[in-house]
Amino acid sequence: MTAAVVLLVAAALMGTSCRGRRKRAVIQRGDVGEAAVSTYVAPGDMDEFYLFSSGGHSGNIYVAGVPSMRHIATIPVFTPYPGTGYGYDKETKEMLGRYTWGDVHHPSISQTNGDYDGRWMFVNDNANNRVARIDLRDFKTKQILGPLPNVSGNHGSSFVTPNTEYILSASRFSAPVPRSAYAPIEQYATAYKGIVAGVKVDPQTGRMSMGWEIVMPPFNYDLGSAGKGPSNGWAFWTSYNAERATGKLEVTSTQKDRDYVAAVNWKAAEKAIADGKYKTIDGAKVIDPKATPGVVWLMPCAKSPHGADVTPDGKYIVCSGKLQSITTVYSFDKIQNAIQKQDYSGDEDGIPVIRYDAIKEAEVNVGLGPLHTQYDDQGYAYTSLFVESAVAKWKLGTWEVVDKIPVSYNIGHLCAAEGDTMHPKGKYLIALNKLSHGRHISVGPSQPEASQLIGISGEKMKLLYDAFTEPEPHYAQMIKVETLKPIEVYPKEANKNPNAIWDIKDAKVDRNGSNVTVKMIAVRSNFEPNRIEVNQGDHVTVHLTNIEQTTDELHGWGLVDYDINIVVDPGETKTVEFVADKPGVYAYYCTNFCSALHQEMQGYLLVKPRGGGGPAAAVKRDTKGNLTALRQEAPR
Ligand code: K7E
Ligand code: CUA
Repeated sequence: MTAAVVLLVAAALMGTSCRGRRKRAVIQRGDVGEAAVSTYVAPGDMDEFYLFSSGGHSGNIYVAGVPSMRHIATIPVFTPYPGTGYGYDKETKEMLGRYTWGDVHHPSISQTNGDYDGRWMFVNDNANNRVARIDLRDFKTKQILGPLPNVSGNHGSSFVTPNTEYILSASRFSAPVPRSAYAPIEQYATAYKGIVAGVKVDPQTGRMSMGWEIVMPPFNYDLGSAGKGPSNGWAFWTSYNAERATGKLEVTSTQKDRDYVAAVNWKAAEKAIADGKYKTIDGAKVIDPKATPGVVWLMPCAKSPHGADVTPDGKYIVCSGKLQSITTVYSFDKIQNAIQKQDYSGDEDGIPVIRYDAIKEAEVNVGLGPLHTQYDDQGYAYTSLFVESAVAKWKLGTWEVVDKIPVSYNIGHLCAAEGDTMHPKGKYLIALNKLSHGRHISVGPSQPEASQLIGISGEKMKLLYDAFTEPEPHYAQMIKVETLKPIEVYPKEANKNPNAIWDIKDAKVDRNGSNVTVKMIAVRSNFEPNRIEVNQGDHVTVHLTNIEQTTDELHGWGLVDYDINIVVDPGETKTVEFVADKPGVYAYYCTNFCSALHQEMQGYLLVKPRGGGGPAAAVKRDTKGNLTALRQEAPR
């Protein structure tokens, strides 16, 4: 960027506050120029990082560029999204099953040797106990696994192990196991069970399948984190409600001073399964830790912990008790020693509880309401403080808090560049705030979430930019742009769909009884065939191939009145199925602007009414010859 542009931008931004518009609350005037320079990505220039924000109960993932913070794409995962035709074509419809929503909490990019390899991104569904895989070559959801058996409220998910052997999964809401079992709530403490689990990932294809499960005491398993480096082979989950209470949990589950972090040796879990030490429950291989010791331990933690975050060197596990002002640092070495010496302070349902003082490395006084921790490339940790609405920066090793920055407001997760890998990139941190009031022009009662960009290159953290996203970014992943190599066109040779056609002469309508199969081509600016004649009640299958091999030449296929819209990318074939239950004439048209003659890209589905009647029957006139109806009502 030229110096002149920098000055212009800086001047423009400073001018904003002079003109008496709503003040930027936190950026001091002297910082505005610097903030503008460091976030301004000039037209035509590119961002340095991808940001993948979870979309919470919107069921989506939102993609933005950093440092510009511009929203670039939406990846639908658990929710139909007409913008990309997701959930309307046969394949994605089947993938969504009978669910129309999901609650995405923790996106997790696949790793090799503890660093992002940019192949896939996994996301969890807290609501319907599922996990999904997005392919980062085309930014599309490729698999949804679940509901996972026995898991109830899959929240401590979908964190990956260092070589993406497993995705972590856990029950946030303990319940009888299997999921169909019933027990009155009075029996919560004994008949309800927690589950922590590993979902297996195929190293070549990314395909997910059930791995191991461990039945646990009925706590609320919260966040998970996989060990790495020296702690590779372990997984950790925080939990709350050691009281095993029900009802008004804000009171009943906060009686004791301590809750627990579950520490699982997943290599031992793998071995237990291989040795046949499991019960099959609802199709999953479930380990009972009472019968099979040496797989899971409990570590006392400051009460009601939330985040669990293993340090980049894998030596420490940082867990934050949201009702205390400290975050607890456990030493992995000390955990191993304590286990060896059986330095336990008790047990829960046969699972040994390791003595707290034997494994505690430090208690860092970070501030009020600590939730999550991320790391940079300089040996610093950053902990979000929900109650204090701030981020605390502290030094690993000395455990000293060295800086704090206020955020607007009430931060939940935070995301540093590759900040959960073995080699964080530093430079940027994003505060994912729950409240944004007063930071944007008003949009009524339903306000967006705030994603604030913070510079972390210097000694002091600096607020650089306010951005907003749809509800609700619980967590995000930030990855170097160069690590991803997205394709922009599906090469013709790679299209193995047996229903793909590439030549207009192969386009056709076939009938087999009441089944009508259409092989259709979309190419600027025509559908071939552009007329389909069927009988009312026919089952219609359309295989649509976009034969373009040019980037950004997408075609949509919207069918009027039939609630159908698919979008087909260049070189892709998609299938849509429906019953032609409404008689009459229905246009189909291209929904994705593709050329100067995009508007002409259309055709007709002609549905002959049952029992005859033709186009004339569609027009009704009264005795004076006035038009009373344009079309007869569809029989329902
Ligand atoms: Cu919102 Cu990780 Cu589900 Cu914390 S979680 S904020
Ligand atoms: Cu094809 Cu618009």
